[in-house]
Amino acid sequence: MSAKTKVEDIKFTPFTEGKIRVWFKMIDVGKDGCMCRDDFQSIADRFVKEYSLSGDKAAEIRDWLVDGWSIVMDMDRKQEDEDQMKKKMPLVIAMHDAIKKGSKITEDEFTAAYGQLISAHPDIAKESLEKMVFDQNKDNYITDSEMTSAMRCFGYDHPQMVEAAFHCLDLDKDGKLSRDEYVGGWVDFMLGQDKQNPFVKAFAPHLAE
Ligand SMILES: [Ca+2]
Ligand SMILES: [Ca+2]
Repeated sequence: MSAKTKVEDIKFTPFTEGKIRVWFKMIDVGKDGCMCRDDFQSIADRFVKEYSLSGDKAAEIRDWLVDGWSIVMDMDRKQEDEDQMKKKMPLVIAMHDAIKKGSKITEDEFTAAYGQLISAHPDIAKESLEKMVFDQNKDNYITDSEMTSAMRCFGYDHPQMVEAAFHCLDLDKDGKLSRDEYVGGWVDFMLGQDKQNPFVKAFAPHLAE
């Protein structure tokens, strides 16, 4: 992975917190300050429709988006027992339970839980960003139209902004994003501490320097 951000460098700082809040606002389609299972479900439904997914592929995206926090918990369960995990990440557990029940989670709850995950398990926080879900035709490259339509599935319909970010991420300027360019871009955006990061400049200019 070409992400500049290594697991040992991942920290939950005020800068990280600001970016998580930006991400929450981007995916909060109803703009009511809350997300719940139904919201994640409708993002998944848009992916299934836009990407014409069926069977296993549709189930995979639903698992990742709607039960994403369950996956985090399951991955964790392999490594340590439940009591220890509850002690280490109580907010993550609370959020997982709330989403499962269909309760609303606020931006503050989401941000605090995400922060706790980053602090307790930076490896899992990083791994959760490494899926190539935007790769519609599964050729291991992301084109600008794949990126624009995936961001639209997340509820973010600003193609010019997405295109600007795309060109910054395309480091070798071949017009498409390789796995390294794409995954590295997400990891650096969400978890890195570089205030010059192109995604930060495009989507969170108030945090850029
Ligand atoms: Ca592709
Ligand atoms: Ca490229």
